[in-house]
Amino acid sequence: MRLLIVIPTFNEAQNIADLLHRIQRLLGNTLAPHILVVDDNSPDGTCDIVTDLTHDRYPGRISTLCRPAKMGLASAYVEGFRWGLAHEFDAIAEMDADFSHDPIYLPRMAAALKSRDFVVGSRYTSGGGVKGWRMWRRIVSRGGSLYARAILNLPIHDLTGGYNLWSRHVLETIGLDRICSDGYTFQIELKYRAVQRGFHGIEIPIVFEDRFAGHSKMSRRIVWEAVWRVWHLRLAGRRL
Ligand SMILES: Nc1nc2c(ncn2[C@@H]2O[C@H](COP(=O)(O)OP(=O)(O)OP(=O)(O)O)[C@@H](O)[C@H]2O)c(=O)[nH]1
Ligand SMILES: [Mg+2]
Repeated sequence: MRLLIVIPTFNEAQNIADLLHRIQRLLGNTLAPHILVVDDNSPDGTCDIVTDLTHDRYPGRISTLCRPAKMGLASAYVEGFRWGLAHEFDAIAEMDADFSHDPIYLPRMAAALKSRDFVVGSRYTSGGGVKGWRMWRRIVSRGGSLYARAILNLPIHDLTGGYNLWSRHVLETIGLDRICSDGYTFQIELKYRAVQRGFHGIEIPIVFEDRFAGHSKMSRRIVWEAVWRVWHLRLAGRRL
């Protein structure tokens, strides 16, 4: 299986090199994933760090898309997915750059993909969890997943999570160019579109850790978008 990991970054200079080393150390000789970093012209020089590492340490194993300006998480992922499809990858994983998503779980997720269409790295299934978050973040995240699950009637417990693995046929089919969400809702919308089209997913437990360094991009706007967008998705239903 040719596996691509897409990592969107905005101001992750303090995390990205260590994360790339960790992925290579843990998975370089087994899953041997290719990594695509999609950076939005981070003022802290994230893209230059990745480009240097690519040339000096990991030629042929890491690629970068350095975009001209901050265009949002969803558009970074969609561009990364398209790149992966165009480059003939069989499976594409999403992963944050801040160490919240430990690459150690990827082999189990990849094994699970053999019998499913997509795999959700899940905090809210037996064996999963969250470390280091304050109470309000826990409530927003857990509550957001419960809220979306109830309104969209989805069989998945961690809907807002961004550590997922997709078979290429799912990403080819779900209409990436019609995705309308940006923040948390992007992760909900991907899963909703996949289930709407009859694809089957499985949740693999992960323990999510608070970001290692750098600043959160979480905002009230992102939370409010999730509150109303879930209704938008439900009303759009099969027309999505
Ligand atoms: N390319 C790109 N990446 C982004 C953008 N916004 C966030 N990211 C990256 O997307 C990933 C998830 O964003 P986070 O800020 O970690 O969001 P979060 O996990 O909900 O919140 P915190 O961990 O508290 O910051 C990280 O790797 C970010 O650097 C963006 O506009 N463009
Ligand atoms: Mg994060």
